[in-house]
Amino acid sequence: MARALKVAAAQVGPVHRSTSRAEVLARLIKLVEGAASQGVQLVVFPETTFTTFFPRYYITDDKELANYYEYETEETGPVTETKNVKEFFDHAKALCVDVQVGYGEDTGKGRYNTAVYVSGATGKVLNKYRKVHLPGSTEPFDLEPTTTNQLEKRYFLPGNFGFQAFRASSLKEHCGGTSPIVGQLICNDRRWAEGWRCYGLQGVEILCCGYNTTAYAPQLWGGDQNISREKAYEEAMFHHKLVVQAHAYTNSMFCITAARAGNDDGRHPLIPGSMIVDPEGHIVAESKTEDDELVIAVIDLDDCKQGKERTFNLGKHRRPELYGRLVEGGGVQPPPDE
Ligand code: CDT
Repeated sequence: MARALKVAAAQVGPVHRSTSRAEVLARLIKLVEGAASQGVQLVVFPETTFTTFFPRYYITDDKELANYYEYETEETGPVTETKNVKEFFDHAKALCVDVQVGYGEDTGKGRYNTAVYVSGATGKVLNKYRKVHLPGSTEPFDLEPTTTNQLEKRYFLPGNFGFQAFRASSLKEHCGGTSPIVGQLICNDRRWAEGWRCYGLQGVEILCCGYNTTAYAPQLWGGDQNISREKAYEEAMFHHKLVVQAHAYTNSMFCITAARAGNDDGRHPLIPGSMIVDPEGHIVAESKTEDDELVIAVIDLDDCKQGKERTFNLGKHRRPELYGRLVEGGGVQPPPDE
């Protein structure tokens, strides 16, 4: 294995509305310690890792809402230095493990659904990504506190950094002297081919993606409103795996996906399905529970070469002069029906 890395998805089990950050932090630290003790060099954590997935609630109490974000201003410095979560990042640095972690970011000027990639060697943020595709609505469809809403458009602005790949220089030595090229997505982004291809065009070798995917919310998905809970769960898992495996394959990259999983508050189920997928689209490791769990694999980045140089040699086979529609505004424009 010429450019081998040991990587992990850190699946995080139920985090309830009442679960404290201190409890979550202790669990995350246990996961990163477990990974380090097994020689893992990169751990991917879920979307909104430090709190419950709060966009499912219609929150009218501003103080409660404010508590779901990390405050990152010129005064506080990067999230890694902020008092609520610094302890976690300090542990990752002490253990020399790279981490990607998702969180609600409040800059003082705007709120975003964000993920940072942090070097284990230096503790510095190597890249920050803000979720581009925010699912759901601004207004709740049901005011019942027990309802699973999807209010990301209410609580976050759409990401404004685009899909910028970067070199994980922290992993250079482990990777035969050439730093891995890394891309980041957050949850719903993984369902959109556009982001993956932007990363494919930058030669990304490892795509890191955390998520919170509800296992039962037919009112959000459309389709059969009377679907059983079992069938809905199966469908959600099927679509999650379908998009990740297909897009990893068509862009010739590894993908590490990390779930916030399990039944939050006993009534908001989230799928597990944390996995590591190879550039041919195969699942090489996958979670077995709905709880805190490490999914670990050794990956060789040279395995990206075959797809990148042959079937999906983007420079050789793409026909961008014919793809104009992809960057035009608006939605579907069917041909006229004469
Ligand atoms: N967190 C997140 O983006 N969840 C969405 C749910 C979509 S349900 C309409 C997802 O794509 O998994």
